[in-house]
Amino acid sequence: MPSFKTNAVLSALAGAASVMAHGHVESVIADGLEYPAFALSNFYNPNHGPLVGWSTTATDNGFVEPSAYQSGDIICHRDATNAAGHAVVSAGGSIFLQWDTWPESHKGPIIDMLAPCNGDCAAVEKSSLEFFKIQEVGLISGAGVSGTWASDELIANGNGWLIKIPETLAAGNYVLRHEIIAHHASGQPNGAQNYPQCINIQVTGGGSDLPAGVAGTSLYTADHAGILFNLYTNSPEYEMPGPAAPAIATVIEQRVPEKVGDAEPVVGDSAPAPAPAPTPAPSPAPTEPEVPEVPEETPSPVPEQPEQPEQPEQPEECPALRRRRARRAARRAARRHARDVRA
Ligand SMILES: [Cu+2]
Repeated sequence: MPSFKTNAVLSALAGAASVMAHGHVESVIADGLEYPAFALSNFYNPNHGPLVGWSTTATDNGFVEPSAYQSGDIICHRDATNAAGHAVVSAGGSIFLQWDTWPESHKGPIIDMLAPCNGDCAAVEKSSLEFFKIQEVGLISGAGVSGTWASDELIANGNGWLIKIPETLAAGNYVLRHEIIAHHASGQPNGAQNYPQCINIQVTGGGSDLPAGVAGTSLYTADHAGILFNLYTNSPEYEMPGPAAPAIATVIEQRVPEKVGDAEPVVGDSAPAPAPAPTPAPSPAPTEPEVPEVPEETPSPVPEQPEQPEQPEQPEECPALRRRRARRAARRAARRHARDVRA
């Protein structure tokens, strides 16, 4: 039987957890396979294996504010450093981003962007990344604080968000920049809260589309109507911040995709699946047989999925308990932020 003292410790821990409770993307499901992204436990245990999520020092699960929109922190969150591995997804396929939790009070849009790495995303310099949007969802219905926002839809979807990789996107390595912007305090200057998360992906198949992008440090301006935005005037309008979405961007209906298994992050600059090359018909026996050029790096069309990784199983948690916990965390966060806003 847990003693009073144990309970006190447990609730203190729960309190600490809730302070850190608005979020990281802990895992992604790409084409049905689940990969580990970046969890706080990974920060505290730096000897973790390769992940697909960029690591950050945002152990408070804090945010990036408009005064930092021109700094490197806005790109992939605070002091972000490259993920060592990547997830593999087919053009036209989907990626599901699983947050550990998200508080109801933090209403706002969800924006997803890609930037080509032109090489291995594990080594790319983040300031060189140029992002274009592939999905953006803001105010879905209603108005202002009583409206339904992308963040509400994420919570309703088990704190997860589904995106589609455009079918015609060029194959290659990309950084996926997934971001929630919270507007509960953005009626005042520098009050918006950006929560960017970066994931390395390798897109296979696809076409030749590669929209022009914008450097992470040039995505947003602090006085844009979709940044300096008062949630409490109950406006039914919301102007999406950031660069205009290119034609290949879509909005996919939210759901939780079927998971077919776990996968280890793929490490190394696995050559992007070659674009469906015009196959030269093997000419009948040339008189002078040319030495066939051996590709330096044999591109394996299907990256090997390792056997089930021996990852420590996440303790099962019943959804009702998780929802209750999320609701409690949301209430606490709301109270905390109400204090912050007053201060
Ligand atoms: Cu918050």
